[in-house]
Amino acid sequence: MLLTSLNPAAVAARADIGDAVRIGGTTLSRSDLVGAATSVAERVAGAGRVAVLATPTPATVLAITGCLIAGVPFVPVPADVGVAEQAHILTDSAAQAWLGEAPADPAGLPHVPVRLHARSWHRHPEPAPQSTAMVIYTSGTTGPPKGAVISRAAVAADLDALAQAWQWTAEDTLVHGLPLFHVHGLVLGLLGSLRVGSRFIHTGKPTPEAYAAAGGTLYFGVPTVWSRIAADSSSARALAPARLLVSGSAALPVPVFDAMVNLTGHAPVERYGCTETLITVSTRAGGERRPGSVGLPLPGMQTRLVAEDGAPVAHDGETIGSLQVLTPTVFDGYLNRPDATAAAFEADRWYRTGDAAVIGPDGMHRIVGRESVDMIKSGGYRVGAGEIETVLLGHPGVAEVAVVGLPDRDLGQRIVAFVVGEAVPDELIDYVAQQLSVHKRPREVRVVESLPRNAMGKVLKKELML
Ligand code: MCA
Ligand code: AMP
Repeated sequence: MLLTSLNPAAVAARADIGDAVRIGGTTLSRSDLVGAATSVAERVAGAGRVAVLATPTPATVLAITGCLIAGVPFVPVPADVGVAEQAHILTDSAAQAWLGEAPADPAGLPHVPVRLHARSWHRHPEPAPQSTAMVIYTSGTTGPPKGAVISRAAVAADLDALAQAWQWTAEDTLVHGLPLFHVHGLVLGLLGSLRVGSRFIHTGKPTPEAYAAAGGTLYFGVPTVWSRIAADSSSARALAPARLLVSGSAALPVPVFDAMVNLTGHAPVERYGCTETLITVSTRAGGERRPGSVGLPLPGMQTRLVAEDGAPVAHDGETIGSLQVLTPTVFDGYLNRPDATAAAFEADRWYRTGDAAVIGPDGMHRIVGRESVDMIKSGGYRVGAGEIETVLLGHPGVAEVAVVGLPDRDLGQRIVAFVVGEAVPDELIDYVAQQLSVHKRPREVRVVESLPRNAMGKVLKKELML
């Protein structure tokens, strides 16, 4: 089965459809996209792995599509990446070149530009389903981000299950303004549109005004995006003609769900997943959409709850357990990290999500929260407290540090660093933005006399979160 609908037969059958992708002020027809991406494929064919600076531009779309056609694994690099995080991603992934947008600092790697007006109609054979589509870097509770190796088969299985659940067809126009370096914006948004054959519009920034003006049928957003839209009633009302509004990447607050129903006339579909498993649970276009619930497992996927001692937890709608999933969409492991890969799975191959959840007798899932305080979700971005702490400890003005996620009406959680030392808070915020990435910067730095610790010297983060 083809990963994208970009085979020549699909192109011929859809020749009358016209526009395929609108991004960064440029519109690519389906034949522009196929012709230019196939030309990219010719230039990269045979490469081991390439890095793509994932800005929301036509160059990024062509680079990624070209890699998929050629069967070359790509590594999306955050568009706002800093020095240390970029160095880590390039070294760990052993990327051989930058493809697409030119980075500010190529770090010694060659840059292969893509040409918007080049065309090739060469027919590349479909790569093996088990081969790697991409390596996405994602944060853990400690240490630098790990590269999740994601196969073509996993992507294809997830997109087909989502298309079924959301009644997503080639008639849809999908709109979002999310980053193209994470599963949500990249796999679901861009690759979903390519596979289903729907039109894709990237709004640049996901502002309420841009969503209102886009005229889509299907909209994706993280809860921060929906909460900003719900606070802007005229933009929200402009979404009434849409077919489906989908929320994910973090919990959608019930008041935001309710406001969307009132303003847009649509109960949002909520879905749940993670980089390692892709999306595994969702409410349905044709089913109940219950506030606070992420719905039922997608076709072909299974979930279970386990207690701390490994015993099964009842699906009674009340008892909280650790959520585990068994799915054909699971990743192939973390690059260069067999230890972390092994730790992520049970002996029977179920994946440990690290999320606490409740399952009702009717099968509906509710995500209660993360099991570790060191895993922060801010604006839908997954950020490890440990990686920020490590960077801050490298700053000469920081003697001790503890990073936590505090509740935030806009971002869900806001990254806050408690620091012992002489440093100026704004300098530390900029330092993290420059070293890791802009979206990982603490929104607040509190300089304190000391950190609360237990008898063993471990920081009591729960006390900082009171
Ligand atoms: C501020 N800025 C700075 C600094 N302070 N720049 C450098 N140094 C500083 N100290 C600037 C930035 O450059 C930027 O400028 C502006 O401030 C806004 O920053 P940002 O933090 O990005 O803005 P925000 O408004 O807080 O962003 C909210 C957001 C964003 C748009 C909702 O958080 C977002 O895009 N979230 C989506 C995350 C996502 O897709 N996650 C999916 C992963 P300028 O704007 O001018 O550049 S989860 C996943 O994939 C799973 C599978 C799932 O379930 O979906
Ligand atoms: P990431 O690996 O960046 O994709 O983040 C995955 C994590 O996001 C999950 O383990 C959850 O903690 C969280 N998440 C994703 N979707 C939802 C949702 N609909 N409700 C609550 N949490 C979610």
